[in-house]
Amino acid sequence: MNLADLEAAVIAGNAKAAEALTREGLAAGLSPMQMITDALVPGMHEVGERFKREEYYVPEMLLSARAMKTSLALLKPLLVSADGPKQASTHVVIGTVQGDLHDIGKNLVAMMLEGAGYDVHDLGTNVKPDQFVRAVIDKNAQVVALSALLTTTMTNMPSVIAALGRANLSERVKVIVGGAPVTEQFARQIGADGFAPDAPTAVDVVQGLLKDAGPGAIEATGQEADRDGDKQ
Ligand code: B1M
Repeated sequence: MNLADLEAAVIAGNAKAAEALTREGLAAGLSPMQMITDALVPGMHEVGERFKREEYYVPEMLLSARAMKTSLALLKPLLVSADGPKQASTHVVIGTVQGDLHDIGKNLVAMMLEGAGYDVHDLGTNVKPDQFVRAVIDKNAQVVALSALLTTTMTNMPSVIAALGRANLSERVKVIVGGAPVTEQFARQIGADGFAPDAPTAVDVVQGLLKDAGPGAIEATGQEADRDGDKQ
């Protein structure tokens, strides 16, 4: 199986082809992470570029998202059953912030955290601050993971941090933020504990925060400079 064909299937929004190629890739021994990082993610990036150039519109983006999700559904069991040891009852509440319907990156982060052994509670998209607070209390969560893909919705991240503060939960939970327009500097500004530019790094950051980071310390890998500015 050629990774370029899988990428092309995502760009074309062809879910059937994406499914068949993902199965072929797995049968040929390709790793799920390789298919994600070398085919699915670049495919969605190209979709975003075409949207910017007004060659694609929302319906095309939706078809591509469906193709990517079809492929990810096949890869998820393999990511989640990955080798990571179970992190004794560490609960992570994750969601895309209010006003934002993008969920593919957030789903990837959730899958990788599950694969690393965390109990992940996914609240979905368009999640209001008080829904995060309620979930932290109900699930006794130690980590809140916030995703945003729009410059207009990343500004809803501080509202979640403020709501956690009003509920006296700031000392108890660590907040990690991420998503295409989010930067380490923004994370610092809004008082997040951690930032990650991608899903694998999010796992490292959560592990670091739970192990030894002091309150208020930003955990990140300094990859901000590599981030693709034109996603904004
Ligand atoms: Co939208 N959209 N979209 N979209 N969309 C973007 C984000 C955009 C950059 C496209 C563009 O202009 N080039 C642009 C945002 C511009 C901006 O704000 N700067 C945009 C726009 C404008 C819009 C609408 C406003 C369009 C409209 O209606 N006119 C609208 C908004 C709807 C809303 O949310 N209220 C909209 C709608 C949609 C669809 C619904 C059609 C669809 C989403 C479907 C879905 O998610 N179920 C869609 C899509 C597919 C995209 C693009 C093409 C692809 C997003 C994606 O899934 N990427 C996107 C262009 C792009 O990103 N280049 C675009 C793949 C995914 C793996 O990457 O989510 O970035 P990403 O996740 C990465 C990292 O960011 C990180 O890890 C992942 C990789 O490992 N990460 C985290 C993510 N969350 C994290 C959390 C962490 C840590 C890391 O810690 C907690």
